[in-house]
Amino acid sequence: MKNVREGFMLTKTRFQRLWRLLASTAPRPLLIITALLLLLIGLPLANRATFAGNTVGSFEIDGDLTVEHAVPPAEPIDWDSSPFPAALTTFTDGTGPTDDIFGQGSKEDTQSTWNCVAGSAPPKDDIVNEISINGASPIAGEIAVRFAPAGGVQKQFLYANWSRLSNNGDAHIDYEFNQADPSTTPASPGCPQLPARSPGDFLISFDTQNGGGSITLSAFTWNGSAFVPLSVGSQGNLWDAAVNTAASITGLTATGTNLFGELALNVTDTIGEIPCNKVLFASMKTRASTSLSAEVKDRTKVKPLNFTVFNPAGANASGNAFAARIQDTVLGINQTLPAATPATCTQGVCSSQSGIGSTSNSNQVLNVAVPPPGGSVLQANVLSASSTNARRARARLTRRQTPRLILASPSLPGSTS
Ligand SMILES: [Ca+2]
Ligand SMILES: [Ca+2]
Ligand SMILES: [Ca+2]
Repeated sequence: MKNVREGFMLTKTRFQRLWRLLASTAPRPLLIITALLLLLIGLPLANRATFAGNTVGSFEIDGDLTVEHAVPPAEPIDWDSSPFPAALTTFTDGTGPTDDIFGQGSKEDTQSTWNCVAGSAPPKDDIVNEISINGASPIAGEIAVRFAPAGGVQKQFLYANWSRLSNNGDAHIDYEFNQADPSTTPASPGCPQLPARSPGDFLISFDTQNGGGSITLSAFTWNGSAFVPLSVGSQGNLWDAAVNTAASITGLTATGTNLFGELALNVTDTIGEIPCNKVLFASMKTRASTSLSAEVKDRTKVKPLNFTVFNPAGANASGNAFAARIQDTVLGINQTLPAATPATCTQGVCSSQSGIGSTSNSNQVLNVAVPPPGGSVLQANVLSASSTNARRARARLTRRQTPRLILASPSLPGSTS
């Protein structure tokens, strides 16, 4: 979101120009309020307060869902950030005797042993819908992917969360990413719901010790016959993780510590960036213990992973506003982008414009004629347009499993270049 950040950087010259314009047209009380707002907006991000546990991927890994600071600035984000600036994949899961779980004897590292049955998972291993994002229906977990700056360079980050029924034991949560489609390549005869592993698949594991007193994040890649550990570096540097240490937190529909967990991982510098042509199926699982040969217990359904890649060279906008329409009959998406800062926008393909100038016609996306579906099929290109300058427009390519994205003309009324 570098372009958005740039929008907040108010130079002295621009401030003086804006001030002269306002001073010539606005009543005095409005001027005072406006001056204060301009000064606030113009504060460099470097001067903002820093919060513990937000150093990896500019995300609050603090064991809760809520944003701890006044917005703007939007960063660092948390799960309740709205619009949420990362591609989201959301999981729900049942509980009790109708839950979809693994049968006894199913070992994490041996798919041939897997039986997928209905039944009750042990309470500590039972993934349940207890995460309510801004009052929405509770869900069991999320995976989010975005690019964010780290050391001045755009890096791909993966964030994930989970909730479980009971804290009467440590949490052992797996996020597995498979390349095979379970409908054609099932894990085992007894578990056609999950995909068979293939070389290059990967697993991210969240293990608590001492009731959440310490957390280990691990990553593994499947080499065709076994999981091989991948280096994830040190906590606070390339990854971070936390559980809720307060029994009651806003948005968690259950009460008790260590019922919610969250992680952030610098994918670029650890397991390697997910490229834009990758199709991945993701699922959540729980294990009885830290060992990869332990029995697997609960499981969610497999979901196609939504993720973003960073490709500014792919931006072909010649105007300073841009619009697109994304359609996907499989996922039920039919969305025209963007209304400026849509209030209902919560994930993935949201567009927003911030900063000085965002209310001028030339910096808003106006009504555009969107070509009807049926033409060429694109698999990318959702743009976030700069609020201040056409030449700062940057592309944010979003790879979905089967997207059809039709780009509207960038030659909009009010465009200046
Ligand atoms: Ca958090
Ligand atoms: Ca927080
Ligand atoms: Ca469950």
